Amino acid sequence: MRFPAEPFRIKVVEPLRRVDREEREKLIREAGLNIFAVPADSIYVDLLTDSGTSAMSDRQWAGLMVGDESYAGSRNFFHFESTVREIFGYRHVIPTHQGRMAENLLFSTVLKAGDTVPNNIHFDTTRANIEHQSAEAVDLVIDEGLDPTVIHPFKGNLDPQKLDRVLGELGKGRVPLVMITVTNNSGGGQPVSLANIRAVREVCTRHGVPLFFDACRFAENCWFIKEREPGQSERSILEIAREMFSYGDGCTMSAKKDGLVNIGGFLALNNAEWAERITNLLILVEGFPTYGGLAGRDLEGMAIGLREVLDEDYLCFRIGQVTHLGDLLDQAGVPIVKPVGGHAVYLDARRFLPNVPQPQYPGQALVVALYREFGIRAVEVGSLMFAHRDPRTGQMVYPRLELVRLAIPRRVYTTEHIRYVAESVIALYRERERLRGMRITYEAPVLRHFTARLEELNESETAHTVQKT
Ligand code: P61
Repeated sequence: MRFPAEPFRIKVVEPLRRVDREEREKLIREAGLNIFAVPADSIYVDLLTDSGTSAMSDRQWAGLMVGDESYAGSRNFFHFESTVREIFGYRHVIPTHQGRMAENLLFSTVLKAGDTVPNNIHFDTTRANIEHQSAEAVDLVIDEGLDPTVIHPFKGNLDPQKLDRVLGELGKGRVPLVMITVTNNSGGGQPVSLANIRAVREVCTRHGVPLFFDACRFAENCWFIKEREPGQSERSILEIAREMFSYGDGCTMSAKKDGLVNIGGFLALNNAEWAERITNLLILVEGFPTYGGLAGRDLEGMAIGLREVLDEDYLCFRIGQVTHLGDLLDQAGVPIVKPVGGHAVYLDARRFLPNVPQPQYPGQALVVALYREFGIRAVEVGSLMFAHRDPRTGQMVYPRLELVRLAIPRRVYTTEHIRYVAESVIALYRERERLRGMRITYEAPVLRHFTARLEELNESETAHTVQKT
């Protein structure tokens, strides 16, 4: 149960406001039972996301002071560019304000209507940016990656046979690129092995299709490779990362994760013609190519963060802290996705609340209860986020997984916070019969989970709703 203690000490603290249950009840009701609408300073432990929530180091804060805010050719850009080239190995480095802008620039440049982009599992912004080009995003993760009970060291792997079939059917004319997301966020933060990346590369080469990484959590992925893949334990994280990216032609990156910054991202690639077209678009919508929607100081923070994230003491603690939370829950019988991924523990809401059917949003019921009872913010990754009406049949389609994500910000919470979370979830599990399903009272036409409003069902409505769906 032990894991390495924090490899840092605390120099600046951010006080947390403790809000009592009565006020939390009022706040979550006013929020329409939607955790996105609860003010963050009314939350004790905020596990909504690991994105943009990292604590920067003293070196990064010092880096902000040497920000060069020149419009063109800032020294911080050159530091950032050389860092990205050294770790990722791609020639053209295009800064963006966050990951989805890198995706938008890439897809609006290289996709045409009717194209297809395979991935292990597309993250929602990636899928949305592909669909925005009237193209199709297909998920080809190995079957094990879709079953929350199967133990597999690399559940994020992309199935090379499924990929071969898709590329064989569509050909490179319809598939401008293949992507691999490391780690596979939508599949539980599960890693992808080097062997799998090599196999995917081989299929891509055979079909003449470029391979890109969605590299948000690349260092965490490399840590798993070092820990789990035969022959990798003696290599440095940098060596593993360089080999991993050498099989690709480029990457999109949200530096809000493994860049250890609060804002920032980039696109890096080898194709000069794509890079030129993307840069022209960047100037139109984001900024000059040496700042890309960021301040010089942000580029400096990213350059430093991208190196710090390769530190093995840091990664050992980081992954250890997430695993520790998973172990505490697992030992108490709480159903979670196993093995535990790199940045988050996912509760399996179907098994947690077997009495609440998917059309009644069991994941959201857990999220609301965690806030109301304990002041913890988690996020639903299930039917509220993904269920949709099939335009052909008119029937509701529900996602296979109904999860609640407890994402751990980097270097922010102590082990005592983690224990508090574990004890709270375990207490809720013991009381699970008391939780009820919900119904939506308002929803937006796209990405409804951000702004939806819900209400709780009573006992008789529960039966009625089940019959109706
Ligand atoms: C997250 F609910 N992730 O996991 P950007 N690729 C991948 C990501 O995980 C990712 C992006 C691209 C977030 C933030 C988030 O609807 C949501 O810098 C694998 O956020 O643009 C982001 O990077 C996009 C959560 C984003 C959401 C959108 O919490």
